[in-house]
Amino acid sequence: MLEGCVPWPPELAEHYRKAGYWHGETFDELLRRRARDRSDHPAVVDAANRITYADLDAAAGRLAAGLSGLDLSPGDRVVVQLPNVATFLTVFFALQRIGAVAVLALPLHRRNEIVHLCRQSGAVAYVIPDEHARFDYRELAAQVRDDVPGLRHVVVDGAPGPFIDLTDLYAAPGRDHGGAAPSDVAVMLVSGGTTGLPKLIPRTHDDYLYNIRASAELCGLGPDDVYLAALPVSHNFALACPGVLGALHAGATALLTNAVAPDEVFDVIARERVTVTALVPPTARMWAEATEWSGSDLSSLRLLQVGGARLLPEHARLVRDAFGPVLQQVFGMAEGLLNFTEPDAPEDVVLHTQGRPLSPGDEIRIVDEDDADVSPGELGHLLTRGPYTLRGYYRAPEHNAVSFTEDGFYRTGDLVRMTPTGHLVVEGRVKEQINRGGDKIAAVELEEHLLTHPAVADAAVVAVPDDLLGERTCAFVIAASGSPPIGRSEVAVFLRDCGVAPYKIPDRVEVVDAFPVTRVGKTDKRALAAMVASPVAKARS
Ligand code: OOB
Repeated sequence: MLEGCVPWPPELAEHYRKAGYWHGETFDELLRRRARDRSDHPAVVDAANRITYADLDAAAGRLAAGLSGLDLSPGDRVVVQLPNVATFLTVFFALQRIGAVAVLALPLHRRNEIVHLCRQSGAVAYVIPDEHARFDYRELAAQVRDDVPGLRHVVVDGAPGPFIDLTDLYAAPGRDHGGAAPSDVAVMLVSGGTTGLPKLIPRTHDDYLYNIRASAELCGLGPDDVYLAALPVSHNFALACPGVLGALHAGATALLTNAVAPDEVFDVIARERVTVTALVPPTARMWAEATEWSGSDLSSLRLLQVGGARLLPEHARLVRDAFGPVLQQVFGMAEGLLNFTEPDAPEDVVLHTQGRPLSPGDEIRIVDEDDADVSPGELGHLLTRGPYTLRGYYRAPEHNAVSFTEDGFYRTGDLVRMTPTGHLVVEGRVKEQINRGGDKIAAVELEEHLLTHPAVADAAVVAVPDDLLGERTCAFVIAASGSPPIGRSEVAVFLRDCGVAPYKIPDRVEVVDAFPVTRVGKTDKRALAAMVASPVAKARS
C-alpha cells in the first residue's frame, strides 16, 4: 500500500480474500471486462452525452495516454473536482488505467479545502471544470497553484484559460501505463471531518470494489437498471453505494445530473426510465411533496435510497406514501461501513431504522465511554472493522491514534442502538460535527477560522435543530475587548475570504459575553445549542 496508509493486518487481508470479499480485480480490469461483454450498451449518460461501454473504455484509454504524457505515474495523486458530468467517469477510469489515485473533492470545496487536499495528498495534478454553478474554477485553481508548488498540472474540462485543455489530452493509446495492483489505493475520499481540516480516506481496488459489488447485489442492480446520480458523484453515496460505479459494475447505465429540483429531475426520470437513485433527507422530502403536483411518470423508480443524515420516521412515512414501497434507508460513511434496509424489509424496519450492516464481514461493536460493550438494544458508541472499512486516514498518525481502537476498530462518532433484527438506529453523535442536511461541517474547523478574526475573542460552533435540513450551524462568538459585536453577514464575508466552502458558512451568529461551561470546565455546547433552540431565543431571532 502507498506509504502513509495503514494496511489491513496480513491475516485479516488473507481472511477477506479467502472469504471471497476481495476478488483481486482492479477498476481498470472491471471496465475492460464490461467493454467486452456490454460494448454497445449505454454506460454513461449526461445532459450532453450518451457513451457506450466500448466508448468509455476507449476514451479512458486515450486520456490515460495523454495523462501519462504529462508524466503521471502509478501511485500519483490527482485531485478531481468535477460536477455530475460524464467526464467525471472518463477521468476516473483514465486515472485507474494509469494506476494513479483519484482524490475526490466536492464541487463546493473552495481554496481552503482544495489547498489542504492537494498538500495532504501530495497531488501532482488537479482536474476542474471551467465554470460550474456560476463559479469559475480556473480562478480557484490559479490561487491553489500559488499555494501548492508541488502541483504540476491543472487540467480543465471546458475553456482552459491558462491551463491544460482536457480534450487536448486525448492522445492515441499505445503506451504501457503501469497500472495498479488490487491491493493498491484507487481512490481517496474526503472525510466529513471532526478536527481542523478534512482527512483523506484511502480506498483500495479490493475494498472499494467489494463495497460496490455488495451494495449492487443488495440493491438487485442488473443490466437493465438506470441509476441516476443527483447527489454529487464525488461523494461515496452516489459514487459507490452502489452509485454510478455500482451501475457500471452491473453493466447498467449511469445517468448524471446536476439538477435536484423536482420540476427538472422528474422529467429526466420519466424520459430515461430511471430505476434507482439516492437522496439526502431534505431532497427526499422535497421530491415527495412535489409528487402531489407533478404529472411526470415516475413509475420506473423501483428503489429510492435516502441517507447521509437521519430521516425522521414521519418523513420516511411521507416519502413512502408518495413513492410507494421503494424507500431504502442508508446509513453510511466515506470511511467504509454501510447499512441498508433491505429492499424487501417490512415497513416498520424501513420507517424506523437506518439499516443493517452490508457485509457478514462487518464487525460491529456498540460500547460505552470505557469501550465496554453495552447490553443488547442499549444506546452506545458505534465501532466497526471490516473488509471495506479503513484502518487509518492517510498521513495522519496522531489522528489515527484517537480514531481507532488498538485492534483496528474505527470510532464512527455515531451513537446507535441495535434492534433485535440486527438493524441500527442512529440516535445522535459524539463527534463535533454539524450534519446540515447531509453536508458535514467540523465545528473545530470553523472555530479555528473565526478565531483569526480580530473582533473575535472566542468562538464555539454548534448544531441547532432545523425542520428542513435537520440541523443548521450556529456560531457563538465572544467579542474581543473594545471590538463591536460581529454580525452574520460580516462572518459570512470573512469566511468566504478565508476560502471556506459555502455550505460551511454559519446560518446564524450569536454574540455572547461568556460561554457556559461544563463541570470539568469545558465549553458546554449543549447549553449553547439549547439557548438558540429555546422558544425565547427563537422569538428574539
Ligand atoms: C455518508 O457519508 P459521510 O462520510 O458524508 O458521513 C458519514 C456520517 C455518519 O458517520 C453519520 O454521522 C452520518 O453521516 N449519517 C447518518 C446517516 N447516513 C450518514 N446519520 C443518520 N442517518 C443516516 N442514514 O453520509 C454516506 C456514505 C455512504 C452512503 C450513505 C451516506
